[in-house]
Amino acid sequence: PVVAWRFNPTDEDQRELHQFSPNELVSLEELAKIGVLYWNIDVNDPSYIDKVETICSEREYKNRDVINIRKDTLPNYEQKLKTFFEEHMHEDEEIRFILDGSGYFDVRDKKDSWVRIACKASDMIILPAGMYHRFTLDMNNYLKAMRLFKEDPKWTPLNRETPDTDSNKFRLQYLQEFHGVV
Ligand code: KMT
Ligand code: NI
Repeated sequence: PVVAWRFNPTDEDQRELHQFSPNELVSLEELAKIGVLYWNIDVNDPSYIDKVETICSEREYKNRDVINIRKDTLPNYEQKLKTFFEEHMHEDEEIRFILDGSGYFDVRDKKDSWVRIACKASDMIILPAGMYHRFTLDMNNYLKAMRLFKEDPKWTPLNRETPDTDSNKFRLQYLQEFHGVV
């Protein structure tokens, strides 16, 4: 299962743990309160694809691809990693099913502090539309994930730095639904 903790913003490499000492764990319940959903689907059991299909049809995910994030397999590796680590949101859910390797999704909590979610094979994680987040590999430098999505255009990352992102309709809906902002 996934493990999450409060992110210690030191100037160490983004791929380091970034834990406080002692480490401050964040529970799945706490993640659920800010809209993060999590499933464990065993990739060693060949029937995993049926379970993925079920979730896809229930949540109306029409498209999917597999991304192999490794220096020698991903075109524009350095640039893509940089983009993934820029704080952004999407106008649709971000659903990732980890097939192999490992990495970190950082998400903003209610106080706008980072929570680091460690993902590895068999973890399926859903970040809600409008939630600010970013992604990095960890020190193993490899992650293979299935990316599931409803539509193509809505999947574009909207960077927090860009004017208007904070007032994006999906951002405001997210704040209303999960942070009680009216
Ligand atoms: C994203 O939107 O942050 C990503 O797609 C990261 C790469 S998929 C593990
Ligand atoms: Ni994203």
